[in-house]
Amino acid sequence: ELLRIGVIGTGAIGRDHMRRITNNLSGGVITAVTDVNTEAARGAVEALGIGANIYPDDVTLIGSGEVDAVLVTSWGPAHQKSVLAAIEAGLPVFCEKPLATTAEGCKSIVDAEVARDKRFVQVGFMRRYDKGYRQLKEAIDGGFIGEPLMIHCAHRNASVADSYTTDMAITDTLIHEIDVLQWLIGDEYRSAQVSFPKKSRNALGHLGDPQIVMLETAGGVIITAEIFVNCKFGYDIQCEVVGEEGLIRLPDVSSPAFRKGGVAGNALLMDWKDRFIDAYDVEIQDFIDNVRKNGMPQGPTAWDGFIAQVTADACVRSQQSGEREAIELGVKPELYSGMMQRQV
Ligand code: NAI
Ligand code: NAD
Ligand code: ISE
Repeated sequence: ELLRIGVIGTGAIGRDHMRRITNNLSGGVITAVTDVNTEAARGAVEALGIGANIYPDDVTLIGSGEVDAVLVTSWGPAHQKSVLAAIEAGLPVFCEKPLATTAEGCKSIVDAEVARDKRFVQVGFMRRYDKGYRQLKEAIDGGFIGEPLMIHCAHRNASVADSYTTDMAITDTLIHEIDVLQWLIGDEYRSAQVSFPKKSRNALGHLGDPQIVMLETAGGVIITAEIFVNCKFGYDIQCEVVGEEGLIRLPDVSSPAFRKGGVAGNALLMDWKDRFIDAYDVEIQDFIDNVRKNGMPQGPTAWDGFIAQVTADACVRSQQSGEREAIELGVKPELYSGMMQRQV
């Protein structure tokens, strides 16, 4: 039996996930779709030529009896309500990051799962499914570079929409590093501090860009992360882990080396949709497979979503205070214990 999936939010990534479920992956079918912009929902269904029904809102989609699982790909502030409604209805739910836009919102989702003593949620932290990050993790876990001491990374976008604000550099962009780095080294964050280098003239007046974030872990590892969302030259993700015995770096996406017009080079990707295209395929396939087999997902948890949001909140506080801000998670519920070291 195919897993009948309902999609809430048919913007850029909602349509991209609908495309991959329909054309590339196995075991799932899109049966229901909604968007606050009904025309967008209709357009997404028509563009794919699928027979999914269009619902007026998330609650009617969830209660339709037509879906076995839900995909939340609306904008961030709408996630919490849809995820809670799915859990309430007993439906597994894949939610794009952020799980909710506040730590309290994420905690309410954790509490809803704990109350039912069951996992329903997988958060869209797809980098854990990326081949390059997996290679890094395997090497680090195997002791190849000895104890990790420092991580240097960069998250660069060629440009962003005018509506992108200074805090979104953390809550929308750095959030991927926040999740993947603690998973990579099996450690927990303790503090965060944000600095603003000289501002790029390519950033709009309201936006602080670039930014440098320093994260410190319980184990004493220091991470420096550059976020630069108007870098112009491409979508560029870098990560270098320095250990006691050596260093290891995330592989760049391969592209043909060219020589032309007096230049020897390699083209860079420009669009985030392409950089992790394989990872998105693997994460959604993993969601479908686990829900079909076990009735629940096993990828990044609601607790992982909560960790990311608490950490992001500390970074945003530091953007405003300029100080080093503490990160305190509280006690991890039993439901999620033993999940920290798993592969994904
Ligand atoms: P988008 O703005 O293109 O699409 C959002 C869609 O959700 C819009 O069509 C909007 O009308 C709809 N929407 C908003 N609130 C809704 C609600 N309450 N009910 C139903 N539909 C609603 O945004 P985009 O780029 O597709 O991002 C969507 C989500 O995906 C965001 O949470 C974003 O952080 C995440 N995302 C994740 C990426 C990743 O690499 N994992 C990449 C891009 C986005
Ligand atoms: P988008 O603006 O293109 O799409 C959002 C869609 O959600 C819009 O169509 C909007 O009409 C709809 N929407 C908003 N509120 C809604 C609601 N309450 N009910 C139903 N639909 C609603 O945005 P996007 O780029 O597709 O991003 C969507 C989400 O995906 C965001 O949370 C974003 O952070 C996340 N995202 C993740 C990645 C990633 O790399 N994992 C990349 C891009 C976006
Ligand atoms: C977007 O929402 C993403 O998730 C992308 O991965 C990130 O690079 C971009 O900056 C975000 O806006």
